[in-house]
Amino acid sequence: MFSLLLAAGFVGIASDVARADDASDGFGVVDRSSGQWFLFDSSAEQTTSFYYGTPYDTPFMGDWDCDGIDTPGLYRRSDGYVYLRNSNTPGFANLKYYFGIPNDVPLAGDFDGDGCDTVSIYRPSEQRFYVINALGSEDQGLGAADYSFDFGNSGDKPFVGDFDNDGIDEVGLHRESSGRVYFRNSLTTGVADSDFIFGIPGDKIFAGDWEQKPASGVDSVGIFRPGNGTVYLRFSNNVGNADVTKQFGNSNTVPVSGSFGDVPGGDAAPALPIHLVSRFTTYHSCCEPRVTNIQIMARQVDGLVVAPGDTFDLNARIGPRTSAKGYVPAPILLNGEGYCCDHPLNIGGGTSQFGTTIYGAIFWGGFEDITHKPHSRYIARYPLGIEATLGYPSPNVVFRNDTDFPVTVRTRYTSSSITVELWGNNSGRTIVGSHQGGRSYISVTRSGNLQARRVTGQVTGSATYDDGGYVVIKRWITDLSGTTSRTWTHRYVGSPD
Ligand SMILES: [Ca+2]
Ligand SMILES: [Ca+2]
Ligand SMILES: [Ca+2]
Ligand SMILES: [Ca+2]
Repeated sequence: MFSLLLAAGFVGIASDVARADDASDGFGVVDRSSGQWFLFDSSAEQTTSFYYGTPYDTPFMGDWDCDGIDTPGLYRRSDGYVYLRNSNTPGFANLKYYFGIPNDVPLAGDFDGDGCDTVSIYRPSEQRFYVINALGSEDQGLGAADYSFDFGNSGDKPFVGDFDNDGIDEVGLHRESSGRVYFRNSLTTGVADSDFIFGIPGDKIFAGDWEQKPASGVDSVGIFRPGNGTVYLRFSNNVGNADVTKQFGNSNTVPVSGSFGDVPGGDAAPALPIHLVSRFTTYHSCCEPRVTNIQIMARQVDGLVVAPGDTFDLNARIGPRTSAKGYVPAPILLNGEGYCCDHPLNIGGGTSQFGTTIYGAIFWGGFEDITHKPHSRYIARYPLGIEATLGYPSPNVVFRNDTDFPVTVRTRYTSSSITVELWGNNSGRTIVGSHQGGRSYISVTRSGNLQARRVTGQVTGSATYDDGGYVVIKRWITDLSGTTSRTWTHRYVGSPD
């Protein structure tokens, strides 16, 4: 009796303490190409995964049955239906109904503070919100909106949250081209109450009450960055750094948030956002013995995975070149002069073509160079300066994977070319290069976010086989934290007079 009175007295002071959704919110991602959901339990660092929906449904989460637990909803543009499910498990929709008009954006939230989420509408063509405080009836259309109001600017994307902790959700808008976020603290037309920049262009917005134990009651912004598959959560609605950063998702996924209740965990996280970081190809004449050696070496490193922070050591991987491994005698440079074939080093000779090719992929991929050594004499079939000779146990090629994602080394060859690819995620671009006929060809394609990591290189100076020469190689890497550069120098020797 006493406690009941106390509780009743409390309601008037802060009615939202009794709200069903006072728990902290978690985040998840949905793979739109497969309909697979991944919910992240941040306290247990575990993932719960299930399939719900079909590819290219628009996913969202809400509490459709008012039990305090958010579960999936989908909008399927192809048939115009909303599909709502009441548990975080695979299965059929508990409720489905016809929704809006094509291109309407579904917005799940509690817009009247009754503890139940409903699906409202943002109509981008009108920049107008239609607030609907009841769910539709099974297999029927949605009734008329309770009310509607204008808010937003053309092209901006809507999102939902309770930004003032009054127990009623509001709507905000996000300009993906700039990262601008703005919202009002009421469901009415007017000037934004809050307006700030979070994230970078291309990020996808969502909101939740992210602080764990206790929740603050205030929803704040989060963004998902498809380029690096990373979620960034901020605990307040203003300019500043993310309070939580977590790699979760990939370029196929979109973010969702909610209070998931008890989920089992133990499932695999979404696939890493891996892409081709760099590819480098060099060419050679067909059928020389050294080509056999190059191809054996290529097969020995193909598929090797370099964990974040680990180093790749080519000679450690390959080991001594022996006839037992299939290596054959081939010409080598010995003291700057060509030599073949009774020296032990001739076994497995000529593989510096492979050293040069993998070094090209390392250089243009922007990975940290630990060890490499250009040839003592300049050989025109290799890029000037950006090349590496190879012997056992030295010279060697070693790089460090200074990204947050594993790097996979892939190799391919033909009778007259050798290609090395590095797959991973450098938060940025793909660089494809080759060197043929004394010229290098480098092309850059963007992959992921708009402000991607950029690698540029420059070689000044010149060299010939006969006269030698002095070259300066410089590489710039630009990312969100700024530009860093590194310089290498190399003197090629010429023929003794
Ligand atoms: Ca529920
Ligand atoms: Ca409601
Ligand atoms: Ca509110
Ligand atoms: Ca909060």
